[in-house]
Amino acid sequence: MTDECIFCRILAGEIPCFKVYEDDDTLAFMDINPVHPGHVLVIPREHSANVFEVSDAAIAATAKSARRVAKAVRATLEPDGMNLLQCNGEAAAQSVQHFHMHVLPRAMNDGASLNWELKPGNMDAIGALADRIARALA
Ligand code: DGP
Repeated sequence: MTDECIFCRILAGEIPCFKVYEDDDTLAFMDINPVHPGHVLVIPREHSANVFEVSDAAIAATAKSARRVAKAVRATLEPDGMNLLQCNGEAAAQSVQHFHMHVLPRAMNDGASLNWELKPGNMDAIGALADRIARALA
């Protein structure tokens, strides 16, 4: 819990939310700036800022709850598709510094800007980056 973190304050009950699910490790509630109706946020109770800091247990619990919520959103709204999305850093449009996953129902041609066009990559560059990332994982 950090006093400045808005999601910690929601967890503490200091700020209201539209709760849809909770368990011992996570809370899921409606996003108040929904990209589309049915946009839900899933957060671990344990505070961490992002994917680089979250514990293995907390990210696993959050992913598990997010999938459970996604199934409920699908059953409720029958959207054309669904994104499970997680943002880290300003360039990735992270605005709240408490690790969270978006459960984001999608409609065909809804214009949400996180879609990108598929274009062929440079195989040499892709292979070289694969080597560098794999070395960082070794
Ligand atoms: P991100 O950009 O990935 O950090 O997403 C943060 C989301 O949190 C954003 O879609 C808006 C939402 N949000 C911000 N403040 C509040 C709040 O006080 N309550 C709720 N329910 N959602 C919030």
